[in-house]
Amino acid sequence: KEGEPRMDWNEYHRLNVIHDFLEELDSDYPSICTVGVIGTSLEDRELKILKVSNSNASNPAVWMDAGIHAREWIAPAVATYVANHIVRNFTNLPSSITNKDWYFHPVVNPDGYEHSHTGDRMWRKNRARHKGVCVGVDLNRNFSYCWGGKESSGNPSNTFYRGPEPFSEPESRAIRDFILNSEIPFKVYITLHSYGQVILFPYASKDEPCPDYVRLLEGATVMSKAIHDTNGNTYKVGVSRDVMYGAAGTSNDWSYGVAGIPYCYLIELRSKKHKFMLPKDEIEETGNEILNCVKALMEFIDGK
Ligand code: ING
Ligand code: ZN
Repeated sequence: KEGEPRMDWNEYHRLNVIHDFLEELDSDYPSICTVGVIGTSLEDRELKILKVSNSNASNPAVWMDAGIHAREWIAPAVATYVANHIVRNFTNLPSSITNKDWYFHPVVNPDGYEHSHTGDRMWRKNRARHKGVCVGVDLNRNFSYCWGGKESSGNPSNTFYRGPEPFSEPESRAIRDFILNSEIPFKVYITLHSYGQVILFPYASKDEPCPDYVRLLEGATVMSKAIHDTNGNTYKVGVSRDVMYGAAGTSNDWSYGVAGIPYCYLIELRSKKHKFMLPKDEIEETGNEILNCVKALMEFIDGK
């Protein structure tokens, strides 16, 4: 579309640019790309995903989402960076990448994302109105696993408002329904947030370690090392209550505890220094370190 901004990783882009970019990959690489719409947001925006696959029937699947929180602009930028790299280099990539079916959902919360561009840069939640004038549900407290527990609020005006019930929101329901109803054999769930430079795995909602703690810690350590090998940047690894804080109703606990996906990671991207306002000249380098981190995880999984 002439005159409109085009996708790149030197800027933070609006939703339409990101969505057009997914469509463009689909039309430029029809043999490996498929765009899908898994639902619509409360304000009627599409919940758009990109599948990348060589159509080998035995591929396990990898889910990567981003932008569940509106103000974390680096997350959709990194998800599109990784998708772009995999699509454009598909024929030259190692089999640990090409023997997976990839599902990218770069903007989980499009209403909030747009609002953070046009209204309040620090907006976190979606734009639901459950009680009068208070706006927004924290979608990362709206999933069903241990819904209602710690670091979530029943007060609609709270930043961590969990919603009136689990999956009260179309944006979280769309993920649930796609993952549970599609019968796609997801082996990996990665959800991108900012900020903090940490790689977290379940549980965020409980004090006990999950049954796969050792395997998940091993994977996280491999990922963190790959980032360090890229550019010397450090990401801590662990369960959230040790590294950050606990939280109930998160998508990451749900993907592991309900959907039964074996490798579930929440990555808090850069940066400790700039918090949510990561300068745009750090987008590419962040994309590159996470690309290497994801590649390392794929090798690790294939070696298991
Ligand atoms: N942090 C996430 C949040 O939803 C998280 C991720 C979940 C951290 C659970 C720790 C525990 O609070 C951000 N930055 O959104
Ligand atoms: Zn977040």
